[in-house]
Amino acid sequence: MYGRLPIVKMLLVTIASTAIISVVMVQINWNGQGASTAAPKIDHLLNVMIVLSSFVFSLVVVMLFYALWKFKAKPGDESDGEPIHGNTRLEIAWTLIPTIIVLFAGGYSWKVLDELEAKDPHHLTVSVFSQQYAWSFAYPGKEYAYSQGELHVPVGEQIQFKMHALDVIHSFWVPEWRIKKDNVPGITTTAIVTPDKEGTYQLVCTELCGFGHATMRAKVVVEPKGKFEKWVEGLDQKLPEPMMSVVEEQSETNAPDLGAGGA
Ligand SMILES: [Cu+2]
Repeated sequence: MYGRLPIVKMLLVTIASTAIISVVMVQINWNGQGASTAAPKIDHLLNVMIVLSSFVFSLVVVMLFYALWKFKAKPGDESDGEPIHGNTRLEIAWTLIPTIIVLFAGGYSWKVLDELEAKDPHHLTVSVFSQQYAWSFAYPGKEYAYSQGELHVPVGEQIQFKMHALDVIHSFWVPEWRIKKDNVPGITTTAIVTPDKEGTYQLVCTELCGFGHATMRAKVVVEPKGKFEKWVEGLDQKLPEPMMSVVEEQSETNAPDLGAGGA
């Protein structure tokens, strides 16, 4: 009784709205400065998700406002709406389009994560210990050189952080590196990062872990390899016994590499 919907017009408005929202949203530097090889990939992934979300948002809003304007009841009209039974074409469309969007988003995220977690045979392993409300670190070489509240890493080298929580769940996050990883009591989790910019950053605990959570920070220094080695050389503390036993007891229960298939 209403005639054909102006589908082409609605689609054009949706595309125009998607373009405008996307252009504005991707200008904003949501994640701040990047300082690892993961940063451009994650920032690009975020931009793709922004465009997809803008499309879904625009489609819903355009249809909503069209329906509000077109099918508004006249004043005094108390009659029931038309008894509509269903529309197979419409139902196929609203199943298929979201399915394609979600599969694409999932597949693309998978690809990015797989690239970020690709292991470099020449990596450096650093142990991370988290406890209420402090971070400490152990470096390979002379009997686990140990530092508290300050992490040093060489620039341009892949670091595999092996993480151990001593009490509750904490989470390792250096915003400029983009990578976040939970530290879970009883297991060893791994974060893979290749810092590519020298500088001083902040390690932030990003899992609410108690009253002191907001203060649970550590200084992160990314420096040339020579300087890093000298710094480690100068450390005179050995890994304390409670940390040593945690390293020995905890099992590695990380998910297998994405590329390697199931476990
Ligand atoms: Cu915390």
